[in-house]
Amino acid sequence: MKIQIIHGDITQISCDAIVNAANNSLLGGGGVDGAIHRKAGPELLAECRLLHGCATGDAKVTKAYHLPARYVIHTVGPVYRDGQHDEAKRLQSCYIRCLEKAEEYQCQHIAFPSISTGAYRYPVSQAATIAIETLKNYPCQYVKRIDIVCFDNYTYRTYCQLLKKE
Ligand code: AR6
Repeated sequence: MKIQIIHGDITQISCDAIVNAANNSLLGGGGVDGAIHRKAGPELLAECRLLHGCATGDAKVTKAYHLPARYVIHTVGPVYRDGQHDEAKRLQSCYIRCLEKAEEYQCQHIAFPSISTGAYRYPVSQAATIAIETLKNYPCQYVKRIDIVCFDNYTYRTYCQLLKKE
């Protein structure tokens, strides 16, 4: 399984599944969630309404509609408070639950955004360490390629530096 860091917009990535950094309602929002819903079209929101939300640290799957992917795996990262409220465990759980779903749906190529580091204010280097460690150590069977898609320069550089250190 190969992990690579990409600088760009996750809605442009052609792959089996893209991960959405959503909120507990799964009914859309700003950031990457807003971009995914805009590009996928209103059918995505209609399917999300049937899912009745998602717990923090869990993941749920929908079709990807007008996105160049087969599925969207919606996960809900923790809001960062002070690091003393199970934030790390919950963020790690997002990555694990997404990989479990990707395996269940037999995805070979998946793309993650940097979960929780935008509106949810998780410090990027801490979140990137959790993301890379968790993805690297997961025993994948179907998943052969994971792209971590970073939207801004700082996030991109932080993930690149941490992956190089491995
Ligand atoms: N492609 C890749 N990454 C992106 C894109 C994009 N098109 N757009 C933004 N990012 P955020 P969170 C980056 O706030 O912190 C939403 O309103 C962004 O620069 O999208 O998990 C949800 O509904 C940052 O690096 O997600 C929730 O309410 C990263 O994606 C809440 O925000 C995550 O930022 C979730 O907050």
